[in-house]
Amino acid sequence: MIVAAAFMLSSLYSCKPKNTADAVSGDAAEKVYVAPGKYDEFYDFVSGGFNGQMSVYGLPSGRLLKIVPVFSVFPENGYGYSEETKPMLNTSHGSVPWDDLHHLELSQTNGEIDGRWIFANANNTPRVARIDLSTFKTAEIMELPNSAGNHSSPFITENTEYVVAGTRFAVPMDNQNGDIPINTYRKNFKASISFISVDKTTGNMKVAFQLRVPPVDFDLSHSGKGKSHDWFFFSCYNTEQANTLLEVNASQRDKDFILAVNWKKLEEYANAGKGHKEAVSYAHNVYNEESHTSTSTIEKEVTVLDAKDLKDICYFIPCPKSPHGCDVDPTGEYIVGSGKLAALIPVFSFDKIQKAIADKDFIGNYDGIPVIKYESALYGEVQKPGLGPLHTEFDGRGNAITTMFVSSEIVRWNIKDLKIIDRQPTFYSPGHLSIPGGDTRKPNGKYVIVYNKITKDRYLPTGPELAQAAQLFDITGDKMKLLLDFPTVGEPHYGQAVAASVIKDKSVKFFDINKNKNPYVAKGEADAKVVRNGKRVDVYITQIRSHFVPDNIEGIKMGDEVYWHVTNLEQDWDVPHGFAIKGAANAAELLVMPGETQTLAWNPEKPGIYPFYCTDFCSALHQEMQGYVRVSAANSNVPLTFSTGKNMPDSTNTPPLLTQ
Ligand code: RUQ
Ligand code: CUA
Repeated sequence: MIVAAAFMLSSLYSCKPKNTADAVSGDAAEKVYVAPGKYDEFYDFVSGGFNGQMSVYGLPSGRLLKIVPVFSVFPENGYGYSEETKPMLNTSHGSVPWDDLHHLELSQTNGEIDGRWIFANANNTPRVARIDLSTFKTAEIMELPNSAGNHSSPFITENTEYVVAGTRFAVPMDNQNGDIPINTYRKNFKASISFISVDKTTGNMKVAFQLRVPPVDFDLSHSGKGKSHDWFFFSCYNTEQANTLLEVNASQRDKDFILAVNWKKLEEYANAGKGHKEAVSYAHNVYNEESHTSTSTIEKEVTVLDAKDLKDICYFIPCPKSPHGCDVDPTGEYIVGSGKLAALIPVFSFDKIQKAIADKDFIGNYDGIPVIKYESALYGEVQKPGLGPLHTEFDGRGNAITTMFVSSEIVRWNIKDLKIIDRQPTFYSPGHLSIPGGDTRKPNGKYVIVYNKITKDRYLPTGPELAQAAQLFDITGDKMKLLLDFPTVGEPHYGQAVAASVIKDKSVKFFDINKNKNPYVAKGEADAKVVRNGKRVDVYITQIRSHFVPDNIEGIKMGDEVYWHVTNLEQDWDVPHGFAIKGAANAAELLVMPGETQTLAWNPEKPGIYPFYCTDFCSALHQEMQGYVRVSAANSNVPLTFSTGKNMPDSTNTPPLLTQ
């Protein structure tokens, strides 16, 4: 069996498309050229995969605009290192300063992108983040109990009522003793789908309830739209419930499932008290943009509803061979399942699913959940699409485009007649693809961006690891045309693009210093001070072009815990100041935005003079923006003093004259 499986599996590695060299059309350069000083037409938010960050590109140019740290510490601006941001990475396991960010989802109102927030999933230590698109900063992170490998996440409903998070790994539940043999999987392991509610005004998240489901691997998801608004669809694999050698043991069955969940009814049941409470422990971290400070709260309880107790909530739909992507077309009628090992793409009909449920057209049940007959849910199949279908998005003109991982191509097909219209090679092995608004009710069918896993020979060699890359195609004509390749930061999984006009005018330019509620703010140079309280020393230090107040500090002693509270007094766009101090172990710099206060904790390790300076080239005299702090022995009696512009050498000590 293993030999046969190995043969089958070897065909899963990517193959190289033939006509690789000349796939770019003549006017491609013109179409992606954005003149210096001109803005791009779209923002493209791209997941960083195993670097745990989100990057922001302009399209069509492919220019990198920003990297936003989400689940990983970021020495470039001090995220996760400053006292204000450390709580963001807290979890029930303590600080987890890294994660694997796969998917991004822009918030929606009435099924259209509203430009307020973007959600991100952490695939390793299960978390969901909300990033604020006025500040481009991570505003909130929610850990998920009873989960492991938060992969089918963070997909949202049409009015951002809920963000869902389905677990990839089945595990013993958090309130169980997990010290059990792994091969008791089928008896003791379970899976959970979390429904996180999002406050309409503030965006604040809450784990509203969890759905307890059989121990299969939940992979991807999408909510319904329009007529299917009340439903969510989740792809799952490993319906074999294997716990070892999944590449063989979880590829046995001809069909796995898509799980259809009526979330509206589930919400009603939860509100009616049909769930039960379970003791758990998970972190909820919130960044407050008034105090420029985050807090982490450990939540202790979750409401759980069991799928098999609630008969009319969940239905399984058979889906060929290990489905991955689960995508819903703009009308909400068609649900596309992409079986990684399937030689066709099944398209399910929402109306037919509803009819099958009404008629009880089931072939049986799986762990207490009814299984709808495949043919009764099926609208039709796309025949011979290519090898290794993974993800599908929609162009708003009645077509779908699907990535083919194994045959390295994108394939466009018509949703109604399921006929293939066009196929184009990609370089190489595409995972996700994205059309601006391509998973919403209103796609903007100008471009498709394809995220490739492998680039091989596309770029200059850079040692054993080569760039990952995105490719931009023009999809306005009958044939999809390759316009541009651009390397990405980290491994791009999903990305979402949106017209720049939806976001750009909301962008915050600086923070009002008068509204700064950080308890350690110094609102002007007159407020700058150094305060000793036992072994704790608080330095309230300000920055403005091009000096610190204070910039000479003495009287710090060994064993002191020093907190540098750095306030940037500037009230202008694009004038951050940096702060770095020699020898600061376990810390990075701080990059302080205008009007903001950020804090660096520092424990000097030996007596001496420690320079500090601004790291961001802020003015012609940026190199002069520097200072000194003196550290003395623990028992010294050097008094605590601080100043700027006063602590000059004795006037008898003049600097040497220039002699000739
Ligand atoms: S999944 S391609 Cu998370 Cu397809 Cu990455
Ligand atoms: Cu401030 Cu350089």
